[in-house]
Amino acid sequence: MHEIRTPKKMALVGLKICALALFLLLGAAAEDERKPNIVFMLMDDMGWGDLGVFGHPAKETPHLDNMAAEGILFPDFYCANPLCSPSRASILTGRLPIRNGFYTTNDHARNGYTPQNIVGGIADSEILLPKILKTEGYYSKIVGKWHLGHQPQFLPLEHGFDEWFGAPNCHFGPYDNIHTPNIPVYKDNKMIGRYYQQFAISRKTGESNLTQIYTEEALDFIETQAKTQKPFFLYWAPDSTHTPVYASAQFLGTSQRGLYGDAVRELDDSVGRILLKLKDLGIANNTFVFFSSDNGAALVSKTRGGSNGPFLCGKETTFEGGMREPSIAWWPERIKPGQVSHQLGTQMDLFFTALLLAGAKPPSGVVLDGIDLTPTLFNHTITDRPVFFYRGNEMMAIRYGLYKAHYWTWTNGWEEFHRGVNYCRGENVTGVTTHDQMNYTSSPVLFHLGRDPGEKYPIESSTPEYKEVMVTIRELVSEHKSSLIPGKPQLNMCDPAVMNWSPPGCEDIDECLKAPPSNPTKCHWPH
Ligand SMILES: [Ca+2]
Repeated sequence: MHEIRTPKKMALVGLKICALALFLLLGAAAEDERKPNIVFMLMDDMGWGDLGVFGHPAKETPHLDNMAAEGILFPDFYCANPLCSPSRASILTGRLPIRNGFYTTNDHARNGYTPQNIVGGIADSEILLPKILKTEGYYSKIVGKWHLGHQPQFLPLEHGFDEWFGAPNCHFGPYDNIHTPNIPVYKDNKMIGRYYQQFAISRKTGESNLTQIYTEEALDFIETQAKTQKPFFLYWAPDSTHTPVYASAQFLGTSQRGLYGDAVRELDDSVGRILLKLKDLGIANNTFVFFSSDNGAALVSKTRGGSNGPFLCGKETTFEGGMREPSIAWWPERIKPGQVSHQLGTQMDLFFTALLLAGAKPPSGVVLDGIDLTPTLFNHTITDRPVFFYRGNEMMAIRYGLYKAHYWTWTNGWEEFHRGVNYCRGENVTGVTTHDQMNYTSSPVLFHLGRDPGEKYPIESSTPEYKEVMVTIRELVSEHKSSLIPGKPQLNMCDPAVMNWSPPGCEDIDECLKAPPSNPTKCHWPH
């Protein structure tokens, strides 16, 4: 059985689903005038296989497992890019990185992100979710990692958030504050300290209480907003599962998985505390919560990183391990508990879905890559749609139904690979986990992810199945590419002068550092 729908049939199905969604939304509005609160919980480099409910043998995520039992588990849910910055930019814009500018044209199919010396960031022309939610009376906060550019014009409060507690970049370091400054931690639009200084992370023991701080920030925000009776949007983005991994003293040494497991256990505990707070305040039944991760586990960290379950490779790649994310939707009394949905979803859907829940209109003249998930959330229906997998400026693969076709394959270059940088946990699938960029556009490598979730056994191109499936897939790809207008690439230029030398507020705490002279060059992206 491998019948798949044509785009024409899809459009018809889409139309019916839109009408149904509208009907449901109108019904919901009549029933309850209050706009729902929206909470996105986004983990950093946590893998699909890290959760007990997805089969991790350690079974150390009781709160997430319970969240799934009370809501909907989404086993077929994807990020928009296998690296932090582009993935996060896509969540908040509802658009692929190729459209919102979070990619590079310096080299073909390379992942770019926002290290300290990046010149670019989120463009003013991109409309972020909190900005639209504000027009519907929402108050928004981001807690944790931003990663959409760190120069003042790119920061969260410039793009619709009302509050921020967290950092603009990854918590790499410690640095010497001479060649490279330590990463600042912000409260709203001013820095209040730096990682490894006022906000300690021990590289020796892995101890840091940052997850506790980020959790308290979330709990305080929820409590304050509950009193105001205004709807809120909380984007909770802790980063302890990203290297260098850290956990608080009370969690250190408590996992059978080592430090990474300690971090997962702490985050799981925090998720439990946040959901409990919503229940205790009596607002759980008016709050939509979605849990996911920004990209697959970093297999390059070997035993010090996460798990992608049965899926091939990890972070940095467009194989399933890099893109498929542990995802759960939760909304007591609105979402029926105990469901598993095989809706093919992407985090960009959350943008569109949040707008509809808030009663807001999508921005006019802007191409969105997400779909409305409300029929899935409330009625357990499945919307037929393709998902495109990009790496930098190249469409690497497409998933449609249970099929996935790779137009390009690449893990990383030979030079990196020979130095021990391996994104694929030692797995070698000939012609698939390639160290040269392989162009398969004329005969894409096709997998059936139901029979072969690990992308190990390509379907022979001579089979009737391959020929039939590829007709539809080629049609979808051609439709996608013919209408695609790439955004201006933001990740091309780097300059040591733009690092976090003197962020806003540095004078107040005597943390201003001297910037070197400007020397803009093309950024080098190794993979
Ligand atoms: Ca990440």
